[in-house]
Amino acid sequence: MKRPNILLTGTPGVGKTTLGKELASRTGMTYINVGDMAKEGELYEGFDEEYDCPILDEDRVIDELEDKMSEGGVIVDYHGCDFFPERWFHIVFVLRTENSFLYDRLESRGYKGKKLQDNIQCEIFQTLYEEAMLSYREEIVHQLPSNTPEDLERNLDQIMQWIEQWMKDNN
Ligand code: DAT
Repeated sequence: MKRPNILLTGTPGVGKTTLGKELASRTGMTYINVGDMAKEGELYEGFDEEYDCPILDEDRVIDELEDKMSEGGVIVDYHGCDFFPERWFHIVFVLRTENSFLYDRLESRGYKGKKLQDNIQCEIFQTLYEEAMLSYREEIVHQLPSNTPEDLERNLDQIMQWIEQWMKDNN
């Protein structure tokens, strides 16, 4: 049975990991957190002093994922999306969170000062949504509200329905 590949993207803190892991456990698909994968494999090429984070070695990330992606059934979670091959994904979800919720989530994660402000701005200016719209066909890019546990449940239901339909259409 062929299964689709799904990209979950959005500003840090919008709920990609929460949604991705739950979706994987309900569907049996494979969840991949690109940030964790990079950390484990040290897939970095330097450190960004301004943004206080390591710089991802995008080519090595792509090489590591290529075989899995060609099999299908993968849920990829990352706060960036313009460097993945467009052909990898059958659908792209950009999670969106209102400022007040996002602020609290990032603060409780220990973000403060410039890092906190930069991430809030990233959400206000819908940076990831625009990146996704420029990187993938507009028809496959969808925004999902991710403010409350009810949003999470609704998103899970909708994505599972989409997967079911995709499997019917493609098998
Ligand atoms: P991300 O992977 O995008 O950085 P996360 O899944 O780690 O985000 O979630 C950040 C925090 O927000 C975490 O404490 C769980 C919470 N959260 C995620 N989705 C939520 C939702 N729909 N409603 C309420 N809280 C949510």
